[in-house]
Amino acid sequence: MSNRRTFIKQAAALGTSGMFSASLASSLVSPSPSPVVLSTWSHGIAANTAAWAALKEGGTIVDAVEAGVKIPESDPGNMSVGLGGLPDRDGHVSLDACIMDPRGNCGAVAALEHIENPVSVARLVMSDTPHVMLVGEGALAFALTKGFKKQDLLTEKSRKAWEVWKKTSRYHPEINIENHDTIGLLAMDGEGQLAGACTTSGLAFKMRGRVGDSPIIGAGLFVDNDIGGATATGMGEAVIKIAGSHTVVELMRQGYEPEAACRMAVERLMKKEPDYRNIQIGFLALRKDGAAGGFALQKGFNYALMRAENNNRLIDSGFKLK
Ligand code: SD4
Repeated sequence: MSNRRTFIKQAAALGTSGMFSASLASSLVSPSPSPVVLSTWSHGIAANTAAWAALKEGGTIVDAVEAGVKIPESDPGNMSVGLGGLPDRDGHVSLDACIMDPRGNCGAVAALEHIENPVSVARLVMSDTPHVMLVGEGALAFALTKGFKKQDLLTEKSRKAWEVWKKTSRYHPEINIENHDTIGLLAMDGEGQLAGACTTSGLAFKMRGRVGDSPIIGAGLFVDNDIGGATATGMGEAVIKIAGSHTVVELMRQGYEPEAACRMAVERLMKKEPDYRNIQIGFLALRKDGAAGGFALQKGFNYALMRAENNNRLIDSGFKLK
């Protein structure tokens, strides 16, 4: 578990450079890990800041990943996660989320409606039930028993976008626009404990009941506290086909650097997905020694990497299709 003193000591030792020494990076079991937070897309900057603050206040690594992804979930201006997320083709905002702790415990919800912070429901599925995933009405009923408030998640802006979409009803996901904007967040505390969370409103105007990769452990998120964690964004159907995040973690277990592991998962996916030129996929990986990286299929994917309070930056990912 993280504690405030360890956190501050490690963050201070890291200073402003955000760089790890070669000797630290060379060992997966670092004697003095420094906190790291890594998350998808530009909304990751604010999410990282919230996760960092939770750690600094003495929260656990699970508190941190939850606090981080709740920021875009609760942002009505963000049309791809939580409140204000673009609805399915019938106008229902339907959310998918999961969370994983350092002991390999996990919780998930899928096709959950009316709840602003699905990641918090996923966390309670993990801690308070003998199950890993609850879906649809069952997930909503569980959330209500836990005191979550039922609310209308369709904002004026997302309703208008749906009205516009209905004029053509073209069912065709596009690359790097807001319908590919899941937040996946990975974090490590000052004691080397790893956790992750992933949350999304899924593909805009999807079929009712459609669930993507994001709430599926091993696809949208995977954390192995001995090795590292990975998360995915983009066309969920393709990520599921290769159990994407688990694949990235297993490649790191084989010794590949985080970015190389993400690239190899993208390459594997291209073999299984004939339509790969028309989709986007991005992976992020955080290794046990704090090394981090990302890689995408197409240009345009970026991620936020935070290594100190004053070192939280957006990085353009490498990509496969030039
Ligand atoms: C999904 N992977 O539902 C999600 C969508 C996404 O960035 O990543 N958007 O397939």
